[in-house]
Amino acid sequence: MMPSPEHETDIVIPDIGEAEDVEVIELCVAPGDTVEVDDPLIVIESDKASMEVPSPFAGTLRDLKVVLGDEVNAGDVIATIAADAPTPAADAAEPVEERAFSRGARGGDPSQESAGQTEEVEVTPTPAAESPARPVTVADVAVPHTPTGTGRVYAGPAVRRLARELGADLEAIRGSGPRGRIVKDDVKAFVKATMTAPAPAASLPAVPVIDFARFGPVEEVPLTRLQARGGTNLYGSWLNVVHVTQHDEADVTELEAFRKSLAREGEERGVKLTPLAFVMKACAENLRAFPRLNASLNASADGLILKQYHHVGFAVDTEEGLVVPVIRDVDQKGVWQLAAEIAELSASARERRLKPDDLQGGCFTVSSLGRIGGTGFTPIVNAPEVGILGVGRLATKPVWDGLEFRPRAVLPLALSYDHRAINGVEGGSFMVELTRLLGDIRRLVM
Ligand code: CAO
Repeated sequence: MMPSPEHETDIVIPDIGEAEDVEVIELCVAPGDTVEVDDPLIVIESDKASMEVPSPFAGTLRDLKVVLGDEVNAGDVIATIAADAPTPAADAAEPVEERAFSRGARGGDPSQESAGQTEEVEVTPTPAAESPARPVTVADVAVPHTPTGTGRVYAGPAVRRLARELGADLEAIRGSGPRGRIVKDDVKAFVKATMTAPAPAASLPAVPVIDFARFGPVEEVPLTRLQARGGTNLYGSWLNVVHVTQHDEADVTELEAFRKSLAREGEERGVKLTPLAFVMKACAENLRAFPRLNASLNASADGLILKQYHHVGFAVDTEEGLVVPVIRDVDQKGVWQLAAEIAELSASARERRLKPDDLQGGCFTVSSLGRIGGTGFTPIVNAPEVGILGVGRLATKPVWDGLEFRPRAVLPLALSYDHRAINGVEGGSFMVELTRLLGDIRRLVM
């Protein structure tokens, strides 16, 4: 039922001490709104303090007679309310400071709202917020944001000021005070929860879960621990590294002739000399020439950590899964020694004898599928390294030498690199120089 017109009452600015021409800085209600006793109607701010003007009684706001920026004085009419019941007019003129004092004495904690009563004038008691029993999350302290921004926020001036200072949107905060009033602790909890909220996880489209047995017999075998852990690392690298793969071919005809010429010596030494030892040596030399590929991005990905050493890892396929032992200071070692270390570390890997130290400190990785075959593949960067070389299977191909096609031994290479650290010119140049080194291994000793 609508209140009768005779219950309409003007609301005036109460006694605000010596303050004059005080600015209206916030409108808390709009005509037609229903207000309860003590609901803030407007917020005014003098040189020294900001304060709410609360409704002295419950009813429906008929008219709001001020706009933002107006200057008001004690006794000015700011609104008309159709009261639910007649209310003594004197109530409306009750000094704001007295209200604050008397309500604080009823058990509220003024410190929640105001740091100092001399500066902040509070009108509503606010009990201390209870300490949450678990970490506060944004969901605990936030309310769904109203995109239209109604401006209907139940909070005192000190709280509003705090929210302004911290850049917190009061409309997004859930109040824990009486009738949902926002207190300082609500603002602080909201800001803290917002600051500590984890970054939203990338939501990847799910792969459908299918019962394959519907289509024929199946058998499920578990992944080894090494495979599962390796899968996680590969997944992390795949998601984090901006992969680019540069393909090329090295003419290794002379290298192969030389390598084969060393077969007998290899038998005498007890070392099998495969193309991989030459490839690793060439990579290490090339990393000295291209230090940005011998690096890792720093934790915030805004700097590159250039390594002054050249440790190169190589992928070894074992029954348990893939492992990447690391050979130290590859640039300082000869090809015989590298071949011996490759054999020793791959045997250790397959016999599960690798020590943790054997698996750490790599700057760059080589993954060779030459024994298996294939003309090329896309290796995944062994993050936080920034480059990996994939080696395909040697093949004899006709190569045009300017006069005629000649049979040449060609080694397919694929360099994957992290495009955040390496640009295309660097990646391409690294590959061109690598093929040059492998094409004429005399350069490795230059
Ligand atoms: N093209 C043609 N033949 C090649 C070759 C190539 N690129 N690389 C090696 N070979 C030959 C070798 O000369 C050797 O020939 P012979 O037996 O006739 O002498 C044969 O292939 C076997 O070589 P190997 O594999 O024993 O030795 P390696 O030094 O080439 O490689 C190792 C060692 C440990 C890297 C390898 O055994 C291995 O595990 N590779 C798998 C790596 C892998 O899984 N990579 C994929 C990871 S996912 O990115």
